[in-house]
Amino acid sequence: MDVEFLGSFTQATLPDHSYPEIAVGGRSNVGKSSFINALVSRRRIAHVSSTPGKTRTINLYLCNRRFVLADLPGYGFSRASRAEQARWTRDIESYMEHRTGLRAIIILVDGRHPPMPIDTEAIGWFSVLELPLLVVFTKMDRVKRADIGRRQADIAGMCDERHLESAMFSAKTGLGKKDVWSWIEQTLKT
Ligand SMILES: Nc1nc2c(ncn2[C@@H]2O[C@H](COP(=O)(O)OP(=O)(O)OP(=O)(O)O)[C@@H](O)[C@H]2O)c(=O)[nH]1
Ligand SMILES: [Mg+2]
Repeated sequence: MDVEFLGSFTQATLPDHSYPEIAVGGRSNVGKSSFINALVSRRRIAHVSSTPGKTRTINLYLCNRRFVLADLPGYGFSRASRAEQARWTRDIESYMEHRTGLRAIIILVDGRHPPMPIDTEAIGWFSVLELPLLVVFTKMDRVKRADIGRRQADIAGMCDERHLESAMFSAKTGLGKKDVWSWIEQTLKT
């Protein structure tokens, strides 16, 4: 696995490149950076933070010189000011509107709890683009065996009627890595 960090950008400084781009979005602290590290088998190419809401920029990673993963700023950080949250919405909207190489979207949802309204809302925003969309439920290593069934029902409730593809994931155990990779491969082929 060959991965190159292309840098941290704002919407204004985001560079063009000739690769298909896959955006990774999700609530602040949901595990976006850990997801990227696990996927590309690097311990810390993406910065994992103990303080939520750290990633304020769009970070680009070139994978196997074939496609770019874009780590988007996390939304819904409750301690962020209203102005910051508004800026996030503007940035993401602008990113979605102008990013010509954008080929697919991966939305991360915290698998430890039932999905929050903001997760459903975000899926609504991203669905507008009519691009392939994968919903990934993170931190599944933290879900007790007895609760897995209930979480599966939550996931089905969120994804089935919208015909969304989903995967369960753990950056700790590697659960779901294969599923996500095959989804990415499939997406790049079409
Ligand atoms: N147990 C467990 N913890 C995880 C997993 N993924 C992420 N975490 C933890 O969750 C916290 C946030 O992870 P990050 O990867 O920084 O999350 P993020 O979405 O990039 O956060 P921001 O960039 O701040 O929005 C860290 O303490 C991680 O160690 C996972 O699969 N399992
Ligand atoms: Mg991050």
